[in-house]
Amino acid sequence: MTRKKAMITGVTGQDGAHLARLLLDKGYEVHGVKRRSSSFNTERIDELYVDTHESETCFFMHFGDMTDSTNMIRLVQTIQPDEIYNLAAQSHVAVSFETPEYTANADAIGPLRLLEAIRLLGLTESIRFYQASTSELFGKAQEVPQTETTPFYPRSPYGVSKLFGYWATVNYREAYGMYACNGILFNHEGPMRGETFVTRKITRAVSAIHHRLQKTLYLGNLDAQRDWGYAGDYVEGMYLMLQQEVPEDFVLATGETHSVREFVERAFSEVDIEIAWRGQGVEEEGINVKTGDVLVKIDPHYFRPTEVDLLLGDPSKAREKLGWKHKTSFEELVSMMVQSDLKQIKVEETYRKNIFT
Ligand code: NDP
Ligand code: GDR
Repeated sequence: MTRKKAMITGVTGQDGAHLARLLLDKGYEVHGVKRRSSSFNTERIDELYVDTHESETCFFMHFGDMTDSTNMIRLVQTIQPDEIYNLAAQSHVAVSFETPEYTANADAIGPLRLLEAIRLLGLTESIRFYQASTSELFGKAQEVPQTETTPFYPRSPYGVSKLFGYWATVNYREAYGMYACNGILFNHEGPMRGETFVTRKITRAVSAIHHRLQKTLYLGNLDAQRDWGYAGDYVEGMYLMLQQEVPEDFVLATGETHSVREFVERAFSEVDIEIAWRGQGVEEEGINVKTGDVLVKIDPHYFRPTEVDLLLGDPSKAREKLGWKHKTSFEELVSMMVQSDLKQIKVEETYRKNIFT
């Protein structure tokens, strides 16, 4: 049997780790691209990696960087994949305000480099391409809920860069007849979520507070609303997008939105703490109803120069054409993340707070 070959950029990230597992389970040969780092950056996929000196494997790793064109060309040429999932990105919205030029290089020109590599190598007919587009494209949302036809209004260097990647993908599809799709994915989380995104920051802090390793959780905008789903459900949608007869763009979302404040309340309730809010604006605090302890405070450092206030996706098109629907509820997601962090934080040698981002 000849296996299908998939190349995944960003394989060391949350989605890359979920997708690599899914495709290996489906019998693919998976080629992951990771960047060189001075410390280990493969924690999420270590269990998939088999030492080829000792046994056979369907999972291979390659060094690469989205800012390096010749490297992209070499990788596509060497691997000759059937499918490319471009998940690599500087994916932190707040960090993109600090490093806008790098973010544009990796997140805007990066996908263009990959698309150009496919074209220059004459592989436009044999490779299917997935671009990790985002609900951040909707930014200052022009309608609620957001669909594939909602006008874009990005609000950060990250969103602006991803807009370029979105249109580059559409353009290569139209100009060269490539099978290229954008997955416009709303926030998706889980136990492997990066520690500085708000959901994971909250679930780690709740677990650390429960184990008496931390006193207070400092957050920014509590009123931001997001359509939060589980990453494991969303990678199935990515795969389905590349298995259709005609390439199209799809929104993946749950169709439910919750505020950061609600996420905090729900996460603390997992360890039997009820939170009450007092004060306003930057003075607002989250109090443990039973003990009176201040568990949540606002640090304006976490406010963004321009914020995305409300995201709510309508995944009807994905449901109708891909047969995709999220399986994990908001409550199940929060519970899964807190339970995982309660175990993990206990075994961390030094508990590190997310003080920088
Ligand atoms: P992560 O931040 O967890 O992972 C990003 C991956 O990209 C990591 O493997 C990272 O490597 C890699 N990377 C970053 N910069 C470069 C570069 N210059 N060259 C090569 N690799 C690079 O993100 P997620 O897994 O959460 O998201 C995957 C993709 O989906 C991203 O493009 C993100 O923007 C997009 N997205 C995510 C959503 C979400 O809610 N999670 C929603 C919508 C879109 P390293 O491990 O070394 O840092
Ligand atoms: P987001 O995710 O910007 O939606 O991008 P993030 O979890 O960083 O922020 C969500 C909302 O929470 C507010 N917030 C805080 N955010 C962080 N990180 N830290 C805080 O302390 C904090 N306090 C409040 C933010 O202001 C924001 O409104 C994610 C990324 O995965 C992107 O790559 C992806 O494209 C989008 O989701 C969809």
